Amino acid sequence: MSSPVKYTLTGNIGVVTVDNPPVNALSHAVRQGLLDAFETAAGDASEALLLVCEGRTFIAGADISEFGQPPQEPFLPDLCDRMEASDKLFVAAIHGTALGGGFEVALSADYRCAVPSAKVGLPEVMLGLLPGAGGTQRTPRLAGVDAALQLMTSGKPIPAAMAKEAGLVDEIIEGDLVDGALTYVQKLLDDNAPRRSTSALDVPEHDAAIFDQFRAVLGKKARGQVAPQAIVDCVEKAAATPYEEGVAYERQRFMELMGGDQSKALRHFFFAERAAAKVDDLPRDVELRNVESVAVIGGGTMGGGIAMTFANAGIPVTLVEISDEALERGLAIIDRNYAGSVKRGKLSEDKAAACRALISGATDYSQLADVDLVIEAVFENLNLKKEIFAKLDDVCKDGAILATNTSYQDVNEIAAATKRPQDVLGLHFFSPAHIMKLLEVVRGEKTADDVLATCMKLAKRIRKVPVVAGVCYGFIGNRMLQPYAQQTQLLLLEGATPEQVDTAMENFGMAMGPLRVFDLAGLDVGYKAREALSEEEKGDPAGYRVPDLLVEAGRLGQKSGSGFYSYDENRKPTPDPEVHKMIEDTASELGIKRRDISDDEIVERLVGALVDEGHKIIDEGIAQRASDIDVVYVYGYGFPAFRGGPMFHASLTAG
Ligand code: 3H9
Repeated sequence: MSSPVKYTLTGNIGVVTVDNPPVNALSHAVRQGLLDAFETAAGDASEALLLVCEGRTFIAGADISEFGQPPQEPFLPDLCDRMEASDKLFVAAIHGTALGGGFEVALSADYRCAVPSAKVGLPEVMLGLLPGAGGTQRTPRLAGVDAALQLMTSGKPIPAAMAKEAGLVDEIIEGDLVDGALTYVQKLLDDNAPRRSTSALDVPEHDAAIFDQFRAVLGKKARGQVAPQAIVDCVEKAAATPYEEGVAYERQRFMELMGGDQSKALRHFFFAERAAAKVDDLPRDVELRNVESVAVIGGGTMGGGIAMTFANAGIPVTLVEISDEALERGLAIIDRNYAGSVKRGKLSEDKAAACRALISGATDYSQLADVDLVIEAVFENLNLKKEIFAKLDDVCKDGAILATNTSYQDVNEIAAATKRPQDVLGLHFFSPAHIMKLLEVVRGEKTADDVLATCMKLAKRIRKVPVVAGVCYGFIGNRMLQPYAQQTQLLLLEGATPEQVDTAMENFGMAMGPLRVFDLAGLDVGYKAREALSEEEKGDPAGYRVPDLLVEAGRLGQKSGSGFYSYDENRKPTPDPEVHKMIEDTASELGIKRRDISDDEIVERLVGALVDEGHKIIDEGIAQRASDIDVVYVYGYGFPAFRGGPMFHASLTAG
């Protein structure tokens, strides 16, 4: 097999080229190829070495698919040290993304150059790891302790210009990278530029208190996660000890993290997210439809957020409402959201204005005759949705994709309101739609292959993570929420308090405990939905009696100032003895004996409720695979990614 690393002599410069699609990950063959190239160069006439990559990116990191398997030499940390020790000037030329082990390879060069569009980063923390090939030791030596901690604990890549400012990149190359980099190397040779082993540099002066400051902030921001704290420990070590000692410590902490459950879970999640975008039974060569214009029906919170999502991806959107007043209201919400994004520094004023300019309004369906995709986002009423789809069937051009953003309704029935059910599917966004990453793509019985494939691809363009779901009440996510909600109520009646349940789940890592979520969403939503159900459909009254009583007492959640908690004017929750009493009275009325319930039992029963329903969802073919359910719960419902999602967590705890 030919090596993914080529070595050629271009004049007096040895050019090492990595070509390992798709992202030039540092597989065993790449590591071996790099080592061989450096050995060859050691014995030839080259005066300097230039490392470049083919394809869309510089090396994007260690090969994650090799993690967890028996390690094979050469190991990356040794390879980086070997490259750094080369007796020839070594320069790395970066395009695309130099990430993780890839950036660590670049850090072992004497100098780094990059095209302006390049990004560099150390995202290991997202995999529950720390940079384990000298990154925690070399980065602070070049960029200082603060910048190094920011880069490694956030995991967020930074643009080339910022990296240059931080001292992580030395030269920005305009135009062709290889030509420019060769010129740059020659100039360094001509100038007799000094060799510059990063590991030999001193860590710049810094405030010794910075480490504890980071620990405290990360203790809150990355609650329960071990990797961010380990990164701080390693950088502290870099500042306090010689490189060799620091790098040995880094190795030890890296191996600990690699063997731990959090990294296993996050690595699972990395591949789960990418697997979710694949639909097993779709032909590979299916031709996609063109989507260059979109209409959104309904200018409420959801419709507005969906419109922003497309506009933010550069796709023009028409927002449709029933009257001028409703349209004005909808557009005003969008204006407010953009203003908020500018204020919070998420978007520049220019970018926000450019996105906003892509959103226009209409009150007349005739304006939808030419759009490629329509997304209906009106309130949850099946008859209304069917009426809208019948109208769309009349006005939309052949081949337009017709989508509903329903959270619960039967997509097949909605499709049947048209004469083109093959063009209909569900695109279920999560609120706020312009922020939440999840998109449930609901495949109707008759949805055409090219419609599904087009929407899966489109999801990536609008920066969403798509998961395919079959048709059932609530699809994947909301269907699982029902037994979870019911189990929450049972725990309260059997002896737990709302604050105990929430705290137990938040300590487990949930973004928000279930009762705080219900209060945020509004208890009246579930109440109204139950009103439409028969006693039999509602199930065991223990599952909903307390929320019913709360709504009947005017406690609708945050919006009315009280629900399971009382809220102050800043919406800060306080436990409420009145609610405790209501729970105790209901338990005795239903003949439920109260007892002490441990936090472990709370977590086990609530996650167990999700997992049991998850298994049914897979058995019924509603989800393609267990890992898709994990993606739904992490991106749509605040389940901690460092637990891998409910299904992975269950498989891990089952042993
Ligand atoms: C590390 O480096 C540890 C070291 O510090 C120490 C070691 C001792 N490995 O995301 P995409 C696959 S930890 C293996 O859809 P994009 C991916 O699964 C690593 N495979 O493309 C997918 O496969 P498929 C630190 C990888 O353009 C395909 O490539 N580095 C890896 O949207 C395309 O990926 C990272 O964490 C990998 N490292 O985004 C970077 N990376 O087509 C992780 C990707 O079969 N990677 N694949 O589904 C990324 O962030 C994005 O992939 C990237 C491209 C931004 C590069």
